[in-house]
Amino acid sequence: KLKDLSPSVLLENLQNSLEKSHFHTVTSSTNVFRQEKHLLRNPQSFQQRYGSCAIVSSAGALLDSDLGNFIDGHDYVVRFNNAPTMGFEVDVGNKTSLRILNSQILSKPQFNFFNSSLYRNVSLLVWDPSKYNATLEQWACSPDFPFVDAFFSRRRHLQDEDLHLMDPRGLWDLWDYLSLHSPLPIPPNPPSSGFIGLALTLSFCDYVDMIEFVPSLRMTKRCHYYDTHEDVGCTLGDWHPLAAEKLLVLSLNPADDHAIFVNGYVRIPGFPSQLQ
Ligand code: NCC
Repeated sequence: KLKDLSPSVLLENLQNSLEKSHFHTVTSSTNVFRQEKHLLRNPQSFQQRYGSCAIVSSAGALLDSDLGNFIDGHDYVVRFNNAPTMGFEVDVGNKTSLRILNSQILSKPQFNFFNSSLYRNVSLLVWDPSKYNATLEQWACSPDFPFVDAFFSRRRHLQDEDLHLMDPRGLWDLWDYLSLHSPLPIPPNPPSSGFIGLALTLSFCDYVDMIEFVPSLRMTKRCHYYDTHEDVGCTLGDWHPLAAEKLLVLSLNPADDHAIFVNGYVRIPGFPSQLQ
């Protein structure tokens, strides 16, 4: 169980679990989306190696953090969904390499997926949850949100764009790892975009700084740094197994409490490349 495992063993277990899993994007060699599968590319961008990576959670605690320069100093910066940088540069920076989007962003008109500048000139990775143990075909017939048309329409119109789709079975492989390494039972829902981002970047970054994922002393009731809505569930979890994710991230981190709770980030070493 979690309390007996060192950070390096937890990390090695994660690497081993993901290597044998479906934790990758849906490629044209799979048999789903028959008409459009030629539009699914192999993501070249995830094959490169980066020194430092930052994962910027969308937490309200980023406000007044002054972490913008620190974040932009990383070689690769991951952000989520519709989290803006404009107007928040001092606290969150403005460099974006990858945006991880849940399927609501493509399905709900309010997010303006086709026209918003948030989703331009960056790599994009979309995920949508399947049922546990569903096949790719079952999922493709009834995704959680109706994102498929928007996804392929954008692929068709912007063929050079680095836009990819997660294999939903891989989300459950990551959930299995989390469940196995958690001291308590976890909710039967896939991991949050934040934890997906961590699992992804660990394979191509020398180290990953997760910013305000484990809440610092700046923690507030505010859900996001970019709106005033208050909901502690955003920080502690209400649908995603967020508390378990955060506990695990804390356990993966060999750094001191000052960096975590005062500075507001957790540094996790990437998977050793010789094992890749
Ligand atoms: O809120 P969300 O998450 O977009 O946040 C992105 C990631 O930041 C981390 N986070 C966020 C807020 C907070 N107070 N603490 C945090 O640690 C989490 O790791 C989170 O994953 C998502 O994961 O995709 C999620 O998306 C929202 C929502 O769909 C989008 O923001 C678009 O509006 C979900 N909320 C709802 O569906 C109502 C949220 O559950 C998960």
